[in-house]
Amino acid sequence: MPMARVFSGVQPSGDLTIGNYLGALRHFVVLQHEHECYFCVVDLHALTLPQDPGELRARTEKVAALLLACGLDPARVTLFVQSHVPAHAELCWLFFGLTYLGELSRMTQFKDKARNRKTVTTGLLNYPVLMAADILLYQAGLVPVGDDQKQHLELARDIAVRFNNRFGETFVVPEPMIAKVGARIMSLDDPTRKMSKSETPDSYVALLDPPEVVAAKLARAVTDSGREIRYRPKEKPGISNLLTIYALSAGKTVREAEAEFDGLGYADFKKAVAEAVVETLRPIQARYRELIGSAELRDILREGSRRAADVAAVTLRTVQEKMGILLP
Ligand code: AQP
Repeated sequence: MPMARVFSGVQPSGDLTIGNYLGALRHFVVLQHEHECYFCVVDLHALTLPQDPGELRARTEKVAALLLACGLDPARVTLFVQSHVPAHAELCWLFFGLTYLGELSRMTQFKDKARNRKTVTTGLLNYPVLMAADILLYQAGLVPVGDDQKQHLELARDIAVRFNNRFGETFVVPEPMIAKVGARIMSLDDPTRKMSKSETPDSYVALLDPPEVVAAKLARAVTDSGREIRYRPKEKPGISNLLTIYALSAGKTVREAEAEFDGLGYADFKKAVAEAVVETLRPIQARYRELIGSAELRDILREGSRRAADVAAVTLRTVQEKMGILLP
């Protein structure tokens, strides 16, 4: 059995957070040693909500630099920008005819993001179809994601199965890879909500936050009544979230972290969490500074999109043929 191909994407919709890192990026780094990997800065996904054009361009480069700074090796992985490979948008269009309005409007993320908006674009609704195209274009068998993407991945699987049933075996049906710990890092100012890069800066630690900002944000993080540092996500969501962040940053289990802080006060605990996060971010920030704006980064992305486009073209052509497109 050949090793499953891996695909995952990251949106340049804000500053990448430790939620993105702990829930997804750190797994990419491990997977690159065992699988053929495709990682993508999904700029077209970011456009499903309004973006400042200049900022989007800058953030796209920033996210690519951060992916490399987290440890992706361009000799091992194909790293590219989604819009540089037009086959993503094309396959997405072909999938529209296989996707139902009801299944898209039921998506939790769509409902969350559409809530409180005066107008809702069809881009926001169709986001999961583009995600299905991203994954299926590379015949990826494994998709490392945080817990919030589980439902979207289910749709990608449904589309693959639907296509295979209607047009004959074509797509690998992808499996999600969701970690047991860290798959849903919660917001610092409301630990009942997911940490998100498009929320207010106090709700997350960004990968590029300087040490004093990390310490200040964690010192302000909402905790729970009581004094015990115990992992009880339902009764103590704030402390449990900080324990998870600490454990993953310090390379320990949550149980080990609990034992370490037994009897300590919240303030000392938060200081220790900040120190562990700062140490995790230090090498990432150093490598990021070398890469951002460099010719090396531009060359890596150019080569990545060339390699990705070659693979994508094969799948797209097969799909076009099966669906009855007259090829030029
Ligand atoms: N809080 C989180 N905990 C664990 N994993 C997370 N991910 C996101 N937030 C958390 C995972 O990070 C990867 C990249 O995410 P994305 O950029 O594609 O978009 P997202 O899932 O919508 O992440 P954000 O940060 O919440 O972005 P916005 O605010 O723009 O919607 C994914 O694998 C995701 O699961």
